[in-house]
Amino acid sequence: MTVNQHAYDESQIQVLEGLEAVRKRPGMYIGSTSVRGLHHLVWEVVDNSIDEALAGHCDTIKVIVHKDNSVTVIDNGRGIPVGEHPKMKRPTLEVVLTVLHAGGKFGGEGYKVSGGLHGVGVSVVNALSEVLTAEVKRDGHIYKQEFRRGEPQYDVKVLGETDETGTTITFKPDPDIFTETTEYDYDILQSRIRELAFLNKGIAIELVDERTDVSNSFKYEGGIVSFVEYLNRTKQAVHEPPIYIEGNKDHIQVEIALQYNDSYTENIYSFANNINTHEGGTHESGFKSALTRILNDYARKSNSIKDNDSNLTGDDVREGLTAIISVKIPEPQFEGQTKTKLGNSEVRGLVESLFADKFEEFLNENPAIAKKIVEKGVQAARAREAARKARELTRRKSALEVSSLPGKLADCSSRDASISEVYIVEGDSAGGSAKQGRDRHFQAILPLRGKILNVEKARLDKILSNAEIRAIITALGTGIGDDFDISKARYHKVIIMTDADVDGAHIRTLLLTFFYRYMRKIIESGYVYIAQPPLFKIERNKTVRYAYNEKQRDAILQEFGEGVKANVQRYKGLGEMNPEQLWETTMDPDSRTLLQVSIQDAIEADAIFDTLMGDDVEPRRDFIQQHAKYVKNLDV
Ligand code: 0RA
Repeated sequence: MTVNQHAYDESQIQVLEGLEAVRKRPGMYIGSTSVRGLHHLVWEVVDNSIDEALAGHCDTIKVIVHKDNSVTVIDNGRGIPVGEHPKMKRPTLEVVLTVLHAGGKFGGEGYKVSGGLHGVGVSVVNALSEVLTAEVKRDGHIYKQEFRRGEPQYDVKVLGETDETGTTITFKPDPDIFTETTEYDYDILQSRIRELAFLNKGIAIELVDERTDVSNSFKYEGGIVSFVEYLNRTKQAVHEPPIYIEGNKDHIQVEIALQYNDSYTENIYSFANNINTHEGGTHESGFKSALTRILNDYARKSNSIKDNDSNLTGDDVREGLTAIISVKIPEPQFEGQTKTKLGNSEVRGLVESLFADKFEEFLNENPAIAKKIVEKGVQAARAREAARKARELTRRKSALEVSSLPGKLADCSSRDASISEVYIVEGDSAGGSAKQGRDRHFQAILPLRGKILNVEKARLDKILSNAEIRAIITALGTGIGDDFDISKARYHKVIIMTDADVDGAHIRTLLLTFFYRYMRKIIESGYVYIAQPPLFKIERNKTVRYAYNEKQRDAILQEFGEGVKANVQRYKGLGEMNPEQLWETTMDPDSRTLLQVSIQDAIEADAIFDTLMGDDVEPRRDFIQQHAKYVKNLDV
């Protein structure tokens, strides 16, 4: 163990015990050792660079993924100090990289903004890396130190002279720790880096992938205003530019950007210290209550709602709203199941009063925009009232009828939802084959005729009057929206079975949009699947084989060898398969493949739906052309 060139004193032993603890229980420090934990190492280092930038000492960060999946993070900050640490009697650089939580403890100025949730320190990255090197440019010199699994390989050395400053950290995640995977995912890195660039205006962050020679640079002078524009890029804005409000009080920094669009959905993302607070919290609730209050005040003042009318609800004023709320706060308290709910009570009142004052001012100064926004809320209230009546009607109907199940549904005989499946099938003819081919004990079939309603553009009242949508709602049994109850699900597998062509992909996306918007829990619970019908049937003499892609087809042909010629049939639709073939290839649990639908990234999923459903024809056409070849793998 004695790799250090200096004698061990007590503090050194503490250091090794500390890093040993990190290696023994990595999950305690980085959440998990899965893909997430692996990427967490990058965020830990990048967060430190962002902190340098927020303190005003750095404006450029570069992240490089090397061919061997090691990662380099370069910044032009002050550089980690190298002078002797007063307590540890070792160079500060070594202390920062070997002592838990040492990162922010010195430097003696502002608090650390980034990584409030993680913020475990670069020493954790060091402990979990096979190799880590730190190069620091500072005080005219270039310094370097190297570590293996957290242990210094030599004392800090001087490499040369420089007049620049900054820190370069290169690390290679230890495969003994990250046993699942050590491969970095470009999309994960890119979307978080883009988000960080939005949340911290003016910082340039570059991502370079040496494995593929792909790179991207992000820098947004507009900050979260650019973020809102990005989220609304496929939608029609009600006003331009987004409204931006900022303020600072008691060391708490508040930034809000918002823009209404002509859709009916709400897209609010909140952040505390650059961390996405999925579960909301005091900053978000302060914003929401101020928005509702100020818009109601304005609506009454301008006579858009009359004395006898009731107030617009929160849902009404958030219809078609895209907003980012970002706060930076010295001591964030993260609560909730996933520790992504901001708990600091002082933040609620601060955000509420700051936003209320400035938003009211904005409305008074921009009456034309104010009118459009209020009018949108009033429309939403009317639609809500109409939807309530429609819902009451459906409820009454199901209470009166003995069996309210849709006529087109061929239900299964089992009443045990946990083993029951429903296939939602494109077209009556494929529906017919599926009905004959299924195992009726646990498999139900619901054929859909033609394209279902475009839910992205329709309001709840209209959605509920669509026959295909109603059939789905009643068949599934869960209800929708606020009435949704997963425990009432009649099937634990909802399987979308469409043709492997562009139309099929469109119908599948429409269905997924509907689930995403109105039954999100059913996707989150893992109940939604996509059936994988074969693309080819390959026949030679009496042997029949199926292939699900071109590669498989070629492999099967290879297997058959030259000899007798094989007959290859390309399936154009489900309707071309007879009931037995459909069962064998797509429905038999012993031989089928199902793709489980998950919502990894709601922001990106939303963009795909919008691209396909929005008003803009151009992006939709581009998307379909780009993906036409791959529609089978259309990911949500
Ligand atoms: C400790 C103290 C100071 C800066 C840093 C660490 C620091 C760490 C990292 C990690 C990546 N890039 C970094 N840049 C800086 C304060 C420095 C001072 O007071 O001069």
